[in-house]
Amino acid sequence: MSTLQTWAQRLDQAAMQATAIPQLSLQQAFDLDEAYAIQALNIEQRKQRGQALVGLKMGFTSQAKMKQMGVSDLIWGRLTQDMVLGDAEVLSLSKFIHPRVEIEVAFRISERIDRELSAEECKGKVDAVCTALEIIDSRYENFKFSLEDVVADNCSSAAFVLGPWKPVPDTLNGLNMGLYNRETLMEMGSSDGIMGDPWASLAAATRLAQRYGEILEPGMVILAGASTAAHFLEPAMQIKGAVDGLGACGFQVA
Ligand code: 0L1
Ligand code: MG
Repeated sequence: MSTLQTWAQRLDQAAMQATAIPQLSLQQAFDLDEAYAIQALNIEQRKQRGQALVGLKMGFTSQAKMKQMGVSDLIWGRLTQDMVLGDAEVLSLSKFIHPRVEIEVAFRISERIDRELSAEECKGKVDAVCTALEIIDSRYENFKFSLEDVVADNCSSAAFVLGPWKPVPDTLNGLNMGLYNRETLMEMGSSDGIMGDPWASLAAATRLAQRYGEILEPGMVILAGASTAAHFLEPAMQIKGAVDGLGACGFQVA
């Protein structure tokens, strides 16, 4: 078995057993293309367990997130069916290592995309948008990683919640995005914090998908990324995310 395959298995096991592992890059340096190869092998194991690819996530899309995690590059990961948490459902902490939540905007793809599109072209390939909550859970000890480590770890993807789908509004700029615990505001940002415009994040997703051989199919979800920092989850939290004009969604922590 190759080193990349071995590392992909270790990350997959760490996620399944909710047990952190040491950073891979501390054992042996690897580059970004190798990191994406590990990610693909990591997700392949989920697919072999019957989990379909349901979308992609964009990460480090805002200055706030890059600053929080000490990195300076956009990243992307894959979303599988087992990561879906229904709106208002209960999230069990025992299935995760040290999960955090962040508020995002999600797109629903309406037409197959197999090439890089501009932000303007993307508008013709989406039939709905909604408020989303992403639960990220690094499989590395102490939530510490290099850029290559986090990419190999599928960009910390762990779960996500979608609110009711809404028609695409005229603009996604200037929307307030609030993250709450039991009505207490934890973070407030603007959708402009997502690469200046969430459509720019979707355009970047088409570029990266094309580069790494993924095709965006109708019905797939693209998480555009956060504009604010992520928060650790604790027992009994009641998390809600709300975006101006896009509605709300939430979950309870047990
Ligand atoms: O913005 C993101 O979703 C990045 C997630 C990967 C890094 C992290 O765990 O914070
Ligand atoms: Mg995110």
